[in-house]
Amino acid sequence: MSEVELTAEAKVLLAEKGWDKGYVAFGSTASESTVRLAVAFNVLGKPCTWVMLSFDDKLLKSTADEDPNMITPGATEMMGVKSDMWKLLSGGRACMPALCVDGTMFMDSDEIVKMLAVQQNAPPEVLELIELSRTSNAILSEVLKHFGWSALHASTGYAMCTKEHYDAFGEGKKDAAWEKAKTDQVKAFFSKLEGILADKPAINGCYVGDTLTLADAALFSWPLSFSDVAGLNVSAEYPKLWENWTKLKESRPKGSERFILGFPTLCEYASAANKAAREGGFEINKYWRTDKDGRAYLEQFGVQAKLSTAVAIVMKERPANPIRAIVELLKKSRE
Ligand SMILES: N[C@@H](CCC(=O)N[C@@H](CS)C(=O)NCC(=O)O)C(=O)O
Repeated sequence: MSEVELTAEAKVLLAEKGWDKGYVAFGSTASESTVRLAVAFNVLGKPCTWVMLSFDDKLLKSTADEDPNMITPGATEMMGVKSDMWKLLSGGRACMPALCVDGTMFMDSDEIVKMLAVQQNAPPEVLELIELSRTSNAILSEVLKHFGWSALHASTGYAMCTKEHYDAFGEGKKDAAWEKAKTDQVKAFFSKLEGILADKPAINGCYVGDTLTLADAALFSWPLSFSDVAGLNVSAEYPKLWENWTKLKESRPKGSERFILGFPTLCEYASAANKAAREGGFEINKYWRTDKDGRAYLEQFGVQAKLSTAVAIVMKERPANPIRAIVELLKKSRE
């Protein structure tokens, strides 16, 4: 859980604003992290009050005069993610999203989705996927910053965000060993999802079964962010994942509208800010190109590990038909 420690001043402010009652979510649903919360509340069918956080340092104000297409649906008030008020309410973290539950503030999208899923007694397959997103979140976010966001934010003089959250990343900030180690973890994450989708009878926009779950909420943004922010060729490397994302995008679940319609514009700016560096060789796909030999291909799907586990079990248990037993074990295995 990621409860935010609030000062007495912050607690008074929450109470004054009435944000200490029920579920109050903070963020712009066009953001890749915040959309998870918005989709989660749709999946749960729970009421939630939204306070919009804009990518700037604006003081708290009404959303009445704003372009409704740019506003988090339902939000009547907004403030900047870099504003002093949000710094106070987020315990100094100054990022989005956050969820206040009866006066207790929580941050980190996947932590929040996990908390909601545990409260709902979500099935193990759903919890397992939320856990995958939660435990990979920091690394995936760093890679997105490195190959995508940091150049965009540097190009705007960090007008949209806090400089310290982004300026350790980007061209020249990390060495090849760092990039290789992090992209290996990105590969493990996406390969796992690709394997899970490959095991499904049909790709339908849902990671588990055929209705949207909190797993879809937690995993919502990763395919688009890696494709359009980091510039990874997701559709070619992970075709099932991309097909699933395409179906999900077309179904445009409630809560995801601002992300599906608004986020691509931000992605275009990120691509433009990275264009020259990518042409000069600072680009993520090179870490996938080196993998195109047979061993890496098999490893991507865990083929050797699955096979040797199955063979070891068969050697131990000595079933009458070892080939059939291996086939059955392979069918069951997902690791
Ligand atoms: N791990 C966090 C990441 C939060 C995050 O980086 N949010 C971005 C928007 S998607 C943000 O607030 N950026 C502004 C900043 O960091 O200054 C989560 O999943 O909630």
